[in-house]
Amino acid sequence: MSGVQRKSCSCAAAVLTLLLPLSVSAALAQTAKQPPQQRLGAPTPPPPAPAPRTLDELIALLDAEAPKAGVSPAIVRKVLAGFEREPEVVGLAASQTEHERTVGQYLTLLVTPERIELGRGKLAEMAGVLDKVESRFGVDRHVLVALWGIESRFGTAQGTRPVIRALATLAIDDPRRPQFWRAELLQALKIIERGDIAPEQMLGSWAGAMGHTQFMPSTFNRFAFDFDGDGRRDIWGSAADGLASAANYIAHSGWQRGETWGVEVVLPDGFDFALSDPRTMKPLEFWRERGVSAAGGAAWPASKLEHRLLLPAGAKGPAFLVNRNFTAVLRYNPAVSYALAVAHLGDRIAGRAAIHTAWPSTPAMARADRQELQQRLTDRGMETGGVDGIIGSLTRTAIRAYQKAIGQAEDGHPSLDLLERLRNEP
Ligand SMILES: [Ca+2]
Repeated sequence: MSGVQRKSCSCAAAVLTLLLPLSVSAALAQTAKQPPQQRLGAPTPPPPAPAPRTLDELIALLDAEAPKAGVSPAIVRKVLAGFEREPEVVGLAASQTEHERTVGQYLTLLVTPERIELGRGKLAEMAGVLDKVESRFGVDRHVLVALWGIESRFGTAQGTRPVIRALATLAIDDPRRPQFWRAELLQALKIIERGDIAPEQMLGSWAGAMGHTQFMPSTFNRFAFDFDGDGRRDIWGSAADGLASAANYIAHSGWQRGETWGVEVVLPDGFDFALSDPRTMKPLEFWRERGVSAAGGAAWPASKLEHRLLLPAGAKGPAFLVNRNFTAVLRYNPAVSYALAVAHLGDRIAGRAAIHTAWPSTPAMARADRQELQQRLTDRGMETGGVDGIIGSLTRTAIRAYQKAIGQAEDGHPSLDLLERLRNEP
């Protein structure tokens, strides 16, 4: 999807880990910087409307919005008849807090020996389907199996809540984003009207992420794929449909057939960290000429794609060269920690090595610390795109400028050390 520009890196993202299915955290994380409706595959945002306070008010709003979403008002009333709110869902939405984790901690949590083993088993078990899915969509099978393992633990942790009930409850009772939930509810009704699944079988997380792939309803309507040919896009019951749906999404996000996502690298002494600016997308030869080598003595990759340098933990942590296939995984969930977990788990399932360079032991920054960092950079006349605790590309550029001014490696990485330096500088 070349027309879709990557949004400023959500680094709520880099540290955002919720005890929730990941695509839900993605959907919610995106509400911070961009309307979630802008997510790839999502519908056009509905016009602003007041939050409904009762089921009748919700149905009236849905009636008005249904035709534009391609949903018949009849299905709205049929499915929502007898609806009762699910108070637990409201509690989950309200109590949702960020669990601050570094990228290293996040990967340790997700890329476990058990998940690698399960993934290898699935790779063998699903080989026939993966042959066909890979052939059709061009997306690397190891990345697909890894994504499956992280989203739903290979289909075994899909969520057990009735999605319509959860979304309708949130559309009434979550005052922070009623339109987001209502838009997803309409998309869920559209799925039911088309006949892919019965309302009572449409299960998912408290926030509406569904099936093997943990698709939100809007994503389902763009990318769900009936791969086993039974006439239903069944991402709940059919692993083949799930894998093909995920592949369809990743392929539409720009995945290049026959390529991997990138490689861990080692940087030479005296490396110019200003080159870690994400806008520096260069052929692999450019990086080799600057002394960059594959980590662990691995062979230099033979990719024709341009790569950028990714330093998820700053100059002192592991370094990666990543290409547009990594960006395609980021379309699924904009957290660098997420995309790296999928990419690395895929590598491990394929039998490749663990990450060589140790993750720094520096703690994660709390949101308040990130906001203070932004405020102090702003006070110095730098543009951070707001003091919202989300380290986007503007904040990273500001950090680089500050690092350059004080003679530090320009890795653009926010840290408590850097914040301490800002506090102590007049
Ligand atoms: Ca099917």
